[in-house]
Parts: sequence; C-alpha cells; structure tokens
Amino acid sequence: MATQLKDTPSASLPEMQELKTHNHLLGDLAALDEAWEMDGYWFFRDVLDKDAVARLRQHWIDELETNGVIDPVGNAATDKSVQYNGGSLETYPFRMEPIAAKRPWTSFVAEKPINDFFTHLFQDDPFWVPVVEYRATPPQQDTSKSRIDAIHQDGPFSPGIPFRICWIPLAEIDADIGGLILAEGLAADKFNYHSKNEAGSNAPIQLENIPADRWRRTTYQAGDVLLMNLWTPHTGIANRSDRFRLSMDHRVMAKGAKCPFVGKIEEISESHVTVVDANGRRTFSIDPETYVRNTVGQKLNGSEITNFHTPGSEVIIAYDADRASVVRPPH
Ligand SMILES: O=C(O)CCC(=O)C(=O)O
Ligand SMILES: [Fe+2]
Repeated sequence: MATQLKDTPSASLPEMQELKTHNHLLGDLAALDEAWEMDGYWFFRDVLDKDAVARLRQHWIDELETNGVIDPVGNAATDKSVQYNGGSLETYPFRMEPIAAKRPWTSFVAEKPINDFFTHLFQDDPFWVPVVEYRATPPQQDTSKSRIDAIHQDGPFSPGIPFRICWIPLAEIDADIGGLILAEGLAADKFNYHSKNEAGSNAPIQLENIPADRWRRTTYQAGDVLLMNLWTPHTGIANRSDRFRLSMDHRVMAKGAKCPFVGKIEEISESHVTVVDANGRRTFSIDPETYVRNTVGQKLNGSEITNFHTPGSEVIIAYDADRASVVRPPH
C-alpha cells in the first residue's frame, strides 16, 4: 500500500511503500545475510521487550518535562508519544546532550530480553559501538521547509567500521510524526550516491538520484527495530504532528565481526594515538589517509587532529594491524 505524506507543494515527498518485515528470517543466518544485501535492511516488528523500551523512553520523557515542553505525564502511558505543549524551544537541547551524558543505552542493552534478542539475531554476542543519537524531535517549526532532513548513506562517513545502524523507535511514529524513510534494494553494490562539495566532503544525496519507487516507511511502534546497511540511502522526515518523535539510533555488530577499538585517548599526535580500554593499552599509527573526523564527519588534518581529539576523551578506532583507518568521537 502506498502512502503519501503531507508536505509543502514546493518540495513534495516521494511516494512511499511499506517496509518489509524480516521476522520470519530470525535464526537463519544465510537468509538474513541475503536480505541484508538485497533489501539493505532488516525490519523486525514487535521484538524488543516493551517494558525495557519504556524504561529507556523514560529518560526522554524526563528531559522533555525538565524543559517544560510537555505537560507532566504522571502515570499516563507514553507509548503513543507525548504532546508538545507549545512551550519555548529557545534553550531546547536539540541533540539531547543531557540524555547522552547519562548513557542510558548501556543499561538498555544489558537488559536480558534485549541482549537475548540480539544474541539470537547474530547467533553471537552483540558488540555495541558507542555511536548513539538520542532524538526527541519536536514538531517542525518552519513548515515552509521540506520534510526531508538530508538523504545520506552512513558508509562514506565511517569507512572501515562495518557496523549496522540500529534505529529504535521508542513510541509510535506515524506518517505525521515522520521518522525514518529508506530506499530499498540499493546497498548491494556499495555505490556512494553522495557527490562531493567544494570542501571535498560528502554533500547530501539529491532526491532525484534515487529511483522514485524505492522509498519505504512504516508506522513504527515501541518494540520494533530497524537495522540498516551502511550503504542504504535514508533520511529522517520532519515532524508535522503535535507530538514528539522519540527514537534512538545506535550502531551494533556481531562480536565475532571486525569490531573497532573503543577506548580513551592517553596520548595523541598527528602521527599516532595511544588508547586504553579495559584490556590494556594500544598504539595505532595515523597517516594523511587516516580518516580522523569530528562530530559532524569533517576530516581533520595536521594540528586540527590534536585540537579536537585530546587525552581523556573517548574514541572509536577502525584499524588494520597497527594502522588506524578511522578515528572518530562517539557522538
Ligand atoms: O533518525 C533520523 O532522523 C536519522 C537517523 C540516521 O540517519 C541513522 O540512524 O543513521
Ligand atoms: Fe544515517
């Protein structure tokens, strides 16, 4: 069934079809791998323990109450999201730094039913890459703008870290709230749909470069999870409802895959970085080809490296032997 989302006439959204569900493939690694290549995502409906999701969601609810943008919810259910009360968004933390600082993902993934689901999915322990975005997106303020945030693939921004994007709706996200849309069946050949801007960075993908019949969405519910291939073009869609969009995007991979090193910087120069984790200390070389990046994906060169990455801060490093191919912050 195709659905047309509301948009301004000047920047209309493509027609959308429903996402496939891949629940029937759970337990069959070969079939899952094939769908991963061919569809470019796995969408599992109603698989995450709803109490665990509700405990996670409570961090978002608390933050919205603290900011005075929702009325106190008391004991009311929040699984259909919460209404924006029109309160000022002037000091609103759009990137949800106060939630990020509490790292609520750590207790969420440690919940037994959550860990059990991902262990069953991978037939291996999950490895959670600490790249997490916490979203509590209010209704779009300027509705003359397009509803498309920025079409992108995550692959070109994290070369060498073969994680899977793990996008978790925390409450219902319907067509008006928007959520995530993706282009199905474009990941298998790992084609980079981005063109480069003047600075050499990846510019957002143009809507006309994606075949119009590929766009997929669904009405997401708490308990669903969408995993996305790094090469699947996707974008968030602006919220045109009167409620908040509550979601968390995380990155996960099987423990047996080529996991990055995650630790704290002990010492860093333009040519090497020494990092420590619970298992000890390691030094990786950095060269001009190493993609050392900041929080928004810009490549850092020369002294920019040590200005941004400093001793004590957390980093994620993809590597081959002792050479770092990617050095990035978690957020
Ligand atoms: O939730 C969104 O709006 C975008 C999420 C996204 O781009 C991602 O999880 O990679
Ligand atoms: Fe993304």
